[in-house]
Amino acid sequence: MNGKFITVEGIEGVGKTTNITYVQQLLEANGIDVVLTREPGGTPLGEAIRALLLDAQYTGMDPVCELQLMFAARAEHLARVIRPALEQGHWVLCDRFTDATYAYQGGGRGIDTGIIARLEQLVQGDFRPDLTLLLDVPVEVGLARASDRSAPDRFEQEKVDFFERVRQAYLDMAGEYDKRYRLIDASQPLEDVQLQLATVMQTLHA
Ligand code: Z5A
Repeated sequence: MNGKFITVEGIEGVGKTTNITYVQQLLEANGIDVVLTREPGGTPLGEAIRALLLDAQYTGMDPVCELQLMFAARAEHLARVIRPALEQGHWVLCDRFTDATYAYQGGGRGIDTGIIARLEQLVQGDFRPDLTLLLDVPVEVGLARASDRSAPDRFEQEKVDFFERVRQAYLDMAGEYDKRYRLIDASQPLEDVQLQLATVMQTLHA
């Protein structure tokens, strides 16, 4: 595959949506064709699965059901969007991917990471991101930023300790996969966050 696969991760309200279009602009300014997508979602079927996953009427959804829905959407996303785009030489910029499953379903819900790894192998084989940008903020900062929005979705109804476990799982992955991960201090003002992102993206072209 010719293109690069870049994922953006972090807890609720960390600024992924705000910053991913900035990263897209940086890449496009360097003449790179970018496909911007997200998980869960990214395809018509995946977006339908996303709607089920976020729907607050399914509060209390069985964690294994949640896990399998994440990977069902991902299989479709890989087959219809991610792999074809990379094969055509585009770069794919994805708002969350499998590390979110390790963080939320593993860290947050407590599902054994060995089970997640087996599904990852089934759905992705050896396919992994080339680069993961982890936007990190203390949980209270992320939740405060996200709190302005309308009715909370099923994940947004979780308590602080859930998001603490999710954040810790991300930080653990950043330590374990330090070649792939870049840790961004997203608690800074937006201009400073974007300066950090620009510095990371520059080293990618160098
Ligand atoms: N999920 C999962 O469990 N397992 C999986 O495998 C996958 C996902 C793939 C949907 O994801 C849910 O799916 C997610 C995890 C789960 N649930 N949660 N939590 P999502 O990515 O669509 O949802 P999200 O995390 O809720 O995204 P978000 O809340 O929209 O957050 P964000 O995109 O990171 O934040 P934002 O919208 O860009 O920014 C939030 C606010 O902060 C906004 O008003 C900005 O203007 C402001 N902001 C941003 N940056 C700054 C700075 N630097 N300073 C001050 N204010 C800022």
